[in-house]
Amino acid sequence: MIKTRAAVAVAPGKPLEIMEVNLEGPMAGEVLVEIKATGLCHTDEFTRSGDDPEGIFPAILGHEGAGVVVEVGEGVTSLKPGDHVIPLYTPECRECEYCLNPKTNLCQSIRSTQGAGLLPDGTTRFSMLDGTPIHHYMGCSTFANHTVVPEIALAKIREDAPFDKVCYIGCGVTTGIGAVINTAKVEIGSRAVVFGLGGIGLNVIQGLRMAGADQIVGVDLNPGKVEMATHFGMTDFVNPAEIEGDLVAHLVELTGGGADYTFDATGNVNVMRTALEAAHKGWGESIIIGVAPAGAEISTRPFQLVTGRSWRGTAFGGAAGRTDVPKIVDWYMDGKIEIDPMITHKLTLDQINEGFELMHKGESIRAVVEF
Ligand code: NAD
Ligand code: AHE
Ligand code: ZN
Repeated sequence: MIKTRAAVAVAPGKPLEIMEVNLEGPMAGEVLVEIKATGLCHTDEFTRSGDDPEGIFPAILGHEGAGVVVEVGEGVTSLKPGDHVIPLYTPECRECEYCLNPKTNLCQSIRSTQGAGLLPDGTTRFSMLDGTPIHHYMGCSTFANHTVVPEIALAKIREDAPFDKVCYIGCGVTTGIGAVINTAKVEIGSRAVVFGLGGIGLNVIQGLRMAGADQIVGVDLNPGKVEMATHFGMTDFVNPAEIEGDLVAHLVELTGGGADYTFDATGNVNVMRTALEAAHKGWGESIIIGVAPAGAEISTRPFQLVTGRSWRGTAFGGAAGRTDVPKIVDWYMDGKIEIDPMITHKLTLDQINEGFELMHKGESIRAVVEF
C-alpha cells in the first residue's frame, strides 16, 4: 500500500477535492503507474457534474494521462518498471469476441467492472485515509499521481515523447483523428462539417485535413475558437447564433447540397439532429462523438435515413489502443500531427478545478495537469 495525491470527485456537482489517498499495489494482471500528466476532457466534467448515468462517487476521475510503470503484478508480461505508458479507457485484450472482430474497437473483456468503477477482480485499489473505498473511473483514474490499471488497458509508448503533450493522445487526439480515419474513413476531396470546435472537434478538423478533405466547415457558438480551428484546417466557419433562418438549409447550401460527412463533437442532441440533416441526401454520413446527458435522446424524421443519410457513432475514434496509440505518438514525434497549440493551459493538481472553469468559459482547448 502506498499513499498518493489525487483529485477526488466526492459527490455529483461538487468541486474535486485534493487529498492524499491510499493505493494498494497491483494484483495479478495489473500495473502500478506513476501519472506524469493528464488532460481534462469534457467527459470528466460530464461525470463530475452528475450528468453521467454511470457516474459513481466517490471516484478519481481522469482518462487522458501518460506516465511511467512503477511495478507490475503477477503474470504481467508486456510491461516492466520504467516503461512509458498511456492508460486506455477502451482496452485491447486481443482475445474477446469484440477484439477479434475488425468492425469494432470496443473490447468488452472488462467493460462491466470498469463501468462499475472497479478493477476486473471486482474491487477498488483506492481508498481514503479513513478507509472509505474510492472508485476507479473509465479504468484509468488519471487525476491521481499514481494509479493501478489492467495490463490490457495500457499502451506502451516511446520514451522520448513528452508526457505533457502525448497525454492528450489518451483521449482527444485519438478520438478526433480516429473518427475521421477509422470510423468515417473519409475520402480525398470530401466535404465535411464539424460541430463543436473544442478539444475533440479540432482533432476531427486535423484528421480531415490529413485525409484530404476539400471543404471543412466548423460550427461553434464561440467565435473565439475560429483562429485555432483555421490553424488546423477549417475552411469555413458558421456561428449558429448569426444565421438568420434555418441552420440546416444554410449548411446544405454552403456545402453544395449537404456534406459527405458531419461530426457532432458537442454532446447536444439538438446539434446531433442538425448534423444528421446537414449530411448529403443519398450518401451523407453523420458521426456522433459527443456524449449526451442521462435521459437525453436523439430524434429525426425517419425520412432522413430513408433518403440515404446514415447515423453512426464512435468511441475513442475506433482505435485499438495498444496497437494504434503508439503509432499516433510516432505521428506526433514525426511532425505528422500537431498537439502543442491545443494545450492552452498547464495546471498543478491543486489548480484542477480552475481547469473545469476554463472549459465552461470556453477559454481553454485542453488544460493539462502536470504532476
Ligand atoms: P469542449 O468543451 O472542449 O468543446 C465543446 C465545443 O462545443 C465548445 O467549443 C463549445 O463552444 C461547442 N458547443 C457547445 N454547444 C454548441 C452548440 N449548440 N452548437 C455549436 N457548438 C457548440 O469539449 P470536448 O472535450 O471537445 O468534448 C466534446 C464532446 O465529445 C463531449 O460531449 C465529450 O464528452 C465527448 N467525447 C466523446 C468521446 C468519444 O469517444 N465518443 C471522446 C472524448 C470526448
Ligand atoms: N457513461 C456514459 C457514456 C460515456 C461514453 O460514451 N464514453 C465514451 C468515451 S468518452 C471519452 O471522453 C465511450 O468510450 N463509450 C463506450 C463505452 O463503452 O463506454 C453513459 O451515457 O452511460
Ligand atoms: Zn475524453
